[in-house]
Amino acid sequence: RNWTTIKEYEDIKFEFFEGIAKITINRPEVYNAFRPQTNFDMLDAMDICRERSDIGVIVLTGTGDKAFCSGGDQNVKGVGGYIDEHGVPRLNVLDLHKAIRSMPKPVIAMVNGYAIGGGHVLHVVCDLTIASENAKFGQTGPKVGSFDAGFGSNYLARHVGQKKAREIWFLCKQYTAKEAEDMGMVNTVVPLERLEDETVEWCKTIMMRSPMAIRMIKRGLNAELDGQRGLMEFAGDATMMYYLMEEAQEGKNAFLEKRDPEFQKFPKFP
Ligand code: 2NE
Repeated sequence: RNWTTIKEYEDIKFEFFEGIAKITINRPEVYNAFRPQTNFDMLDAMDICRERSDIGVIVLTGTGDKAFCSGGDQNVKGVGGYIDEHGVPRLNVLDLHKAIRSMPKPVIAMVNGYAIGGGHVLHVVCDLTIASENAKFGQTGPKVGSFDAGFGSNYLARHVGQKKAREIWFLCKQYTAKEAEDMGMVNTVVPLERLEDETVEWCKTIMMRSPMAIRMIKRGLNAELDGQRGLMEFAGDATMMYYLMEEAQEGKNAFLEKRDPEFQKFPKFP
């Protein structure tokens, strides 16, 4: 498969193939743990994915066959957060969670190994998870002095139920890909050598569907859980669709032409 580089970064690879953008955390020496720079890189790539209309689906993965992502890089964990190159403590992976959630296109976690700690949260936040048979899932937060009481736990509970979510966080055990699938937090499991082919097939199927329908389904599923913010994003898209209608154009045209708008000519559907 001929992936072409979209943009070069320090900590990630960012590539394109037939409508699919692939973001690969490229820090195999730390099992693809993220530091603040990694999240800045991913946020920049996500912005590009949002803007480019030739990108239909985003795939998030990690380099190698050991890890998808092992969470926050413990080497740079300091007082108040993960320390960036200027000495500022950050937890900017939360901005990435928001970007994945807001992205009006599907984001698929292609889990090629450990999805642990903050890496587990990343796959939870993605719209779909496709895992290889060797993948392992689990939390470590309460073992290593951390926790994610946001999407990483409450959205997780929507996937696996409250009892399992509490088990995952309280015990910090590891689960096989099959167990994760049985729990409902993984969509499908395939042999490692098939992982990318399977993911690309899912992407291509999604891209045969109506992008606007997919977008509204994602917004609607988010809105039920995301409160005012979810409603705002759903409503924003409703406004966008209204702007596509002649009825909305009439309002603007009437204003510019200094006349009363003729809204009554538009149908009132039952
Ligand atoms: C992932 C896991 C279970 C793998 O175990 P194993 O035994 O197969 O490999 P090993 O030897 O532990 O790891 C391989 C190399 O990767 C580094 C290790 O230090 C090791 O390096 P060397 O000794 O070979 O030089 N490595 C792995 N994970 C790392 C990490 N997160 N930071 C820095 N280096 C890492 C095992 O490695 C493991 O349990 N890793 C730690 C997972 C973890 O606790 N992550 C942080 C959780 S907290 C978090 O992510 C978080 C949050 O809870 C809330 C908000 C934001 C972040």
